[in-house]
Amino acid sequence: MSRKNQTLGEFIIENQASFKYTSGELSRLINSIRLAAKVVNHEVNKAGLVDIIGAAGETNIQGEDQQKLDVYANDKFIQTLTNRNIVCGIASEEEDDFITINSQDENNNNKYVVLIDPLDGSSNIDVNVSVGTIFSVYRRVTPVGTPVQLEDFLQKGNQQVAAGYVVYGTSTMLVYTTGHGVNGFTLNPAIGTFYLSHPNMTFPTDGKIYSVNEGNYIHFPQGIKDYIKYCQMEEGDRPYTSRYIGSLVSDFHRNMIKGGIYLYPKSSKTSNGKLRLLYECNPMAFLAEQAQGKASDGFTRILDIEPTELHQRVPFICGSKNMVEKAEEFMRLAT
Ligand code: P6P
Repeated sequence: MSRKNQTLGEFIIENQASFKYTSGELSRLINSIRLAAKVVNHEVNKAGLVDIIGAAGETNIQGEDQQKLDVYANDKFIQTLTNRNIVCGIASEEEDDFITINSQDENNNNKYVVLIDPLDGSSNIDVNVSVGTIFSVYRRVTPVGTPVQLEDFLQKGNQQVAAGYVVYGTSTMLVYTTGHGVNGFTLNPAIGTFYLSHPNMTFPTDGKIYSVNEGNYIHFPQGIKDYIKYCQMEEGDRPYTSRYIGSLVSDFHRNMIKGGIYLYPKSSKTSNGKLRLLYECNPMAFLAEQAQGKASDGFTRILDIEPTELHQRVPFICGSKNMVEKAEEFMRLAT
């Protein structure tokens, strides 16, 4: 149940019953993501003042140590999730291995693991372009009360219990799903409250925007080259518009609202593409499908891919259902 301008806190309470198998931990987990998002947003929004306040990794005018923003974001999300005693483990793009969270109660009943890209697109910060945080949540598969294991993280995306992103853009939004559709909340920075601004977000079945780094065109598989040429052809509702922000969360968010497709294919330079399966592609694919969109590697549904390692990369095609299926058709014809 949702109503416009509901706060995130009210929404979580009113939809608690739909979070199956949980006695409130998942709600507390989303609440901890909310808190970390506000803290990171504050820091990201003043990134342009580094000459005055000091850049991450330097000492600011108050003599405080500043961290690189992606390290800062990583620390804040880990700290917030740890302090709330909800998760038993965290994996992050910024951490080589997963982190075991020892529960504050002796029998370590925490049953969730979280995987995060704490600040995706962080290279855009220096040029004042939107960046984002991406998160993915699973119930652990190893026995509660024992130390978390790698297999708790290497689960197929179709096992996620929640996923979402924070986009630090012209406004800061938290967009997430627990398997019951996708809802978007916009932060009112004046009072630090997220309000339900985009209830029940859905991808238009079709769209006229394609997002891909065309600088890699000559390195793409033939099927992707053929699809890009299809988008550019003067026929019917084409040519489509090319829009590529260089920030996955921002390109995804715009495509979900307006209709469109995002592609990060494999190439002769990157044999599995660039994006990470566990904390980029799986959460975005869960959101896409919950919003009536689609996500694949060109052949296989992203959520059905069996993970083999924490930081593995996969080719990623995601967005409006008909557009993804057209790209997949070109990929099949070219093999
Ligand atoms: P390229 C940011 O580094 C990121 O992971 C995504 O957010 C973005 O879509 C992509 O990589 C941009 O990569 O190679 O086109 O600069």
